[in-house]
Amino acid sequence: MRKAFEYAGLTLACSLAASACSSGDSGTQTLPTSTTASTSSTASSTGITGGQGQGGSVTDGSVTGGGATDGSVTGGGATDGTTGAAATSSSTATTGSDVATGATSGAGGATSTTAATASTSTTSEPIPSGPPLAFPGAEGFGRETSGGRGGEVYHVTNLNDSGAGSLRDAVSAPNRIVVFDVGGVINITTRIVVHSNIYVAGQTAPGGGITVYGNGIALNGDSGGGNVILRYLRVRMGKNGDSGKDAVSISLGENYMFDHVSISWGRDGTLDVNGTPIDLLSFQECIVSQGINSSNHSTGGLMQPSGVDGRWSMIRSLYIDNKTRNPKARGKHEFINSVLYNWAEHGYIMGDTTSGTSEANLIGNYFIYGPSSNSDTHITGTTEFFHVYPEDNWVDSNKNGTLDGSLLTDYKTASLADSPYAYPGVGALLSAQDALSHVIEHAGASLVRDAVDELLIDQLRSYGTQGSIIDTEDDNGIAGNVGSVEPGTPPTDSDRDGMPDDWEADRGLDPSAADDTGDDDSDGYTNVEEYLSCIVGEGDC
Ligand SMILES: [Ca+2]
Ligand SMILES: [Ca+2]
Ligand SMILES: [Ca+2]
Ligand SMILES: [Ca+2]
Repeated sequence: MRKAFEYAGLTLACSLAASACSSGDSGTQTLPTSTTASTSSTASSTGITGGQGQGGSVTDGSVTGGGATDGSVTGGGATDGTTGAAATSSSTATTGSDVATGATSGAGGATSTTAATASTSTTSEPIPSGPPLAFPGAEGFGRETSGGRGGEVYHVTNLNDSGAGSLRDAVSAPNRIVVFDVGGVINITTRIVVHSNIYVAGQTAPGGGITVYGNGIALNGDSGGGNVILRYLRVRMGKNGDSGKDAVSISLGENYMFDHVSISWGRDGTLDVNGTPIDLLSFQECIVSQGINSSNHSTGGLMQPSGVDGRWSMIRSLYIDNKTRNPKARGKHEFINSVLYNWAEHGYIMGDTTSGTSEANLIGNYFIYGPSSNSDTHITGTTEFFHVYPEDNWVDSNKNGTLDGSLLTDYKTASLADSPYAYPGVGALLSAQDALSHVIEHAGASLVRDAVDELLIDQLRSYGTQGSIIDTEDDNGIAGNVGSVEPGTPPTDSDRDGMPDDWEADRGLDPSAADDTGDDDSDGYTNVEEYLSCIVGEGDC
């Protein structure tokens, strides 16, 4: 390991409001139409951190905590019923060749179900000011996403598609920290819209964790900004999802942090970030896999936030078994310690546009050809408008079952930068080889890997001999397509504030009264956030 450049000269003040910020690269895009009309508290975005919600603890239908009313309002069911159709942006399902096909976006409707949570609570506890990161270990442009900090704790208590205690209900109102009392597969029929100022803490799920299967999720920056943290979650869309839609679609807003998220089987994009304005995103330890090709459109996805600077980071992540767009990359971004495996037509697409400039740090990545990969396609779509600082990127193109790549030196017609752009970087930069090992070990919802990710990692480890572009998820031959995911048993949380009794006792907190929004060690992370981090071995536990 060696130390990367970090935080060097990054202009953090360049937020949505800063008109002086230079425009990011953009393709031909249309503004997604948001008709969200929630009257829940809107935490205004300040700087790049986004807003912080405020409130006590609420469980599915029952309320805990509370305190003197201080004027803050939490997003409850009664006030959220006006939420209408939320737009999701998706590129049109252009078929066939990807490069030289201008991506366009269309706004499609995704319906948000009405929140069923009956009660809300307020609290007078002060919201800690300023911690710094989404969680200890958060990196990249989205690292200061505050998610649901200070908001309600919502317990997901069942695997239902909708209704009280469901994931859909949990994310249907802003200012929430979502914890799981059950593990398993949540089969959804319509898309889930994730509202703003939310932390979905998949790491709290017992058993085998949470898989969302059947359709996709949309994050469209309602209520004035995205500010969403998603961790340790599997989103597997598949053949029955909405035609022309993405498994995960981010179409508006700033501050998104995805950590250990496994995303697969998009019908359009698998992970698409496409719209304007979008800014400040991080994806770390994620897997973007197996865009399904039933409409001849198997893609990893678009990474083309725009409208401000469109800044994004892809860190220690894996793109695997996507025919094209691994990803299609535009804007100001860093792609660090990540792995591409078994694309077919196009690996990393460098802009593929002459309308707008991209500036990228491409550092410590490994491009590994698989059975489906056409020759000389690890990097495509280069133009002089794509500026790249490349360092320590490797390519293994011989499909011989052994990792024996060589240093990548040919960046085709891209413009080469002599020094890295002043982007956040990572705390511990890995070599490309070590990055590959790290991805094999940790990428995706890896607390417990499911059968799909196990298959994908096995393919990667074949170094060229296994892997395919699938028509649908049926092709994997996995029982139920997503395998079995154990429900597990949650720890006892008597006061329902998101922190188990035992852990509270150890920390000197009160297991019989909600104290999730406090900050007993005054480090800026709320008590419940401390717990969420401890589960995954972060912070002061
Ligand atoms: Ca090889
Ligand atoms: Ca508790
Ligand atoms: Ca407590
Ligand atoms: Ca704290």
